Amino acid sequence: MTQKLKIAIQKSGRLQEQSIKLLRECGFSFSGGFSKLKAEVDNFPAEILFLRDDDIPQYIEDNVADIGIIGENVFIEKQKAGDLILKLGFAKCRLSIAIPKSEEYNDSSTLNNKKIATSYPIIVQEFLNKEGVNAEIHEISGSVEIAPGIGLADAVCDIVSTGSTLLTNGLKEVETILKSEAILIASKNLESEKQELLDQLVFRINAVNAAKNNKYLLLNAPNDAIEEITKVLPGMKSPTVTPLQEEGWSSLHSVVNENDFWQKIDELKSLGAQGILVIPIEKMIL
Ligand code: PRT
Ligand code: ZN
Repeated sequence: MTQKLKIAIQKSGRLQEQSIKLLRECGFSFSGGFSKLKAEVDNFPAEILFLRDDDIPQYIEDNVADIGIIGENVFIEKQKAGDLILKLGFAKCRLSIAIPKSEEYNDSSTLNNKKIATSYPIIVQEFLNKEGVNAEIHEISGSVEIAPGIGLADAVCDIVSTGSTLLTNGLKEVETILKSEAILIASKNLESEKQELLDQLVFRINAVNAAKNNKYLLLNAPNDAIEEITKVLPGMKSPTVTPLQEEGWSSLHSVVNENDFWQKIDELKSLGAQGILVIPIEKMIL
């Protein structure tokens, strides 16, 4: 019987929608759903397990799931056996220490003899050890941000993304102790057949993510500007140049990275490019 790759994703919550979207963009066809425990993938030897994110590292360690998608913060906190395979670029956030707005903060020594409420005791303790700070950690599982207001703690360490939760609770961020995003993790020592399936999935994820970070660009340019424009637009190898009907003009096709996209557009315009079209790429195999 052919082996199936068991993929654990979050059942509901901040990671669920984008985990499902990523697997679908990788060509996996399956019926997703909140109420389901698992779903078969129709066109790839895999099945998807819908679990609480906090439980996924343990399932990976126990080989109940072969691979999983979770926040790096949870992976580090749980300290379970497993390998980080790939950062996935979504659910970006940071784990930060915050204190009441009115309190003064100089450096981490301000936290000496304070009480810090958090759902991440291991990561916080590591930070305190590194900084040589002696503080008490009070572990709570939710609504960490209200702890100072009700006199439960002097400070909190919680996940921050926009910062508005801290703000509405009268807190200010004073230390960022970890930056996190969704990651793909795998059990250690996967059987070779499963390792091959994982390699295929990683290949597809890389193609999907490369496509997201790049745009297909078409433009018209006078022939005497092509050499300079080519320097700005190396593309995947070099741009495609095709002559236009109009004498002395060509059309150039290339790929540009999202990061320096606007700067490139400005340079292209100043080199004489016209009629610039920018088109999303669906998959990109390098
Ligand atoms: O039920 P289950 O256990 O599966 O889910 P959960 O409630 O534990 O996790 P969930 O869905 O809230 O988050 C899953 C993962 O998303 C986290 O482990 C992080 O890796 C990532 N992530 C990204 C976040 C946030 N952004 C985030 N903003 N996780 C939580 N938050 C919370 C934070 O705890 C705080 O209460 O949002 C609030 C802060 O947000 P801002 O925008 O106000 O700063
Ligand atoms: Zn959770």
